[in-house]
Amino acid sequence: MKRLWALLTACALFLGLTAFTALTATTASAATGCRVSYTVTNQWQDGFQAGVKVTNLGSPVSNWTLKYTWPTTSQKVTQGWNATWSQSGTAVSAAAVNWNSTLATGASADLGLTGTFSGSNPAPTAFTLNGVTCTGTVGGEDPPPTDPPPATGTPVGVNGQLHVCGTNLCNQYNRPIQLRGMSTHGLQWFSSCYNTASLDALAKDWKADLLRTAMYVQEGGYETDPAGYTAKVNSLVDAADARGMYALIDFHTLTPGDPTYNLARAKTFFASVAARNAAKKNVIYEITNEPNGVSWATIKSYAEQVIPVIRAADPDAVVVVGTRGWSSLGVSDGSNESEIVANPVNATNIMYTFHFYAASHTDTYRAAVSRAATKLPLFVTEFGTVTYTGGGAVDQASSKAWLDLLDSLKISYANWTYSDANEGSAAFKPGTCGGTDYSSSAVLTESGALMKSRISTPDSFPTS
Ligand code: IDC
Repeated sequence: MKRLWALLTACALFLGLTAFTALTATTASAATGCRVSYTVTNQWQDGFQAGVKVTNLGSPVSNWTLKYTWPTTSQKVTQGWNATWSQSGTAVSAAAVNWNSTLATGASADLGLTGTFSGSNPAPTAFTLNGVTCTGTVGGEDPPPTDPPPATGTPVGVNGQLHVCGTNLCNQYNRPIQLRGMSTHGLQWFSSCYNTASLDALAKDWKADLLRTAMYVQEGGYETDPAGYTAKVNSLVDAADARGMYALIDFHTLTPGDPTYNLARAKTFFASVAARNAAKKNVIYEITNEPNGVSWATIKSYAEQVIPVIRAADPDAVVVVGTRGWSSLGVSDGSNESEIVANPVNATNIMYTFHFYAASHTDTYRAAVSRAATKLPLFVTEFGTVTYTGGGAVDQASSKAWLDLLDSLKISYANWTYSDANEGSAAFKPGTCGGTDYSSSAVLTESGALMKSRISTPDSFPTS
C-alpha cells in the first residue's frame, strides 16, 4: 500500500496535475491500541484533503487525542473537522469533540482535514491514540477489516430519527452519515413518474436512501392548488416511509427568487405538513429551494420566520435552509460561505443548502464546499451531472470529482431528476414513465446510469 501511494504521488508530480484526485490509503495496525487509515481524497497544486479513520482496538477510551507526525516540515493542517486540530512543528494533534469523545472497543471515528505542502506530500507516521501507538505493522499486509458488517435493514430502519451534530448529519447512534438519493422533477409536470413500480425501483434497485419531493410553488405548482399539492407531497412521504427511505420536502421556490414573496404560503404549507408528519422519522424539511437576487440577511430572516412554524408542530426534524445565489453559498453572486458563518440562522438542528450542476460549476465551487464543510452543516439537496439549464451532456469527470468530494465529506445529496424529462439531467429516457419498466438498463439515460451506479453501492451506516 505504501508503495502504491508513493507511486501515485510520484505520478501526480511527474504529470504536474493541478486537480489530481487520488484515492490512496495507508493503514497501520497494532496488536492492541488502534488502527489508522489515512486517505488522501483529493490533491491539487499545493494542497490536499485527507480522511483519517481511527479505530480503537483497546479498552474503551473517552476524551481521546490522536497524534501523528508529518514527514516534511512543509506539510500543514489548514482546517480539520470532527476533531479539534492543532499543529506544532511537524507534530499534529486531533482531540475528540463532544459528540465523538467516547470510542468503544472496535469503534471508529472519521476525521478529516485540508492541508498545504510543497514538493511532496508523504503520508504521516507515528500515529498514537492517547499515547498508544497505532503503527504496529510495518510493510505487512493490510489487516483484515474489523469493522462490523454493514447494517441490514432500510435506511430509516437503521438510522432512525436524524439530527445535526457538529457539521454532520447524524443518525440515532449520534454517528455521521451520508444520504444518497434522487429528486423528483416538478410534481406539477411529472407526477406520473412517481408510482409503485418506480418507487420500488428507487428503493430496491437503486438502493436510494432519500427521495426529494420537488414541489414548485410557482409555474403551475402549489400556489394554484395548495390542498392538492400538499396531499401529493404527503402521499410521497408515505411512499418513501413504506420503503424505508427519507423524504426531503422541498418548497421549490425559484422565480421569484426572493423567498419572502412566498412567506405566507410557506407558513401555511409547513404548518400543515409538519403537523401531519410529526410522528414520522423519515422527514426532512427544505424551506426554500434556490433564493436568488436577495441578500443572505433576507434569507436568514425568512428562515427565522418559517423554522418556528415547523418546530411548533415537529420539534425534532432537521431543517435545511437555502443559500444566496441559487443555493451556491453565495458563490454565484460573488460572495461565499463567510457571510453565513458570520451571521448564521438563529436556530438549532439546521443545515445549509448547496446546489451545483457539474458541467457549469467546477473547481471554484468545489473549493468553497471543501472550506465551508469545516464550518457549516451542508446538504446538497439538488445537483445535476449536466449544465445549470438541466440540459446538455453529462460531464463525467466533474460529476465524479463532485461525488467523490461529497462522499469523502459525508455530505448528503439528491440528484436532479428521477424523471423522464426530455433533458440531460433526467435519469430516464423520454417515455419511460408511460410504461412499467423502471429497472432495466435500457430505460436509463447516461446521467441515470451514472447516478444509479453511485447510489446503489452499499451504505456503511454506523450502528454503534
Ligand atoms: C428546471 C427543469 C426544467 C424546467 C425548469 C423550470 O430541469 O425542465 O423547465 O426547471 O423552472 C435549478 C432548479 C430547478 C431547475 C434546474 C435545471 O432548482 O428547478 O429545473 N436547476 O435548470 N437550479 C439550478 C438548475
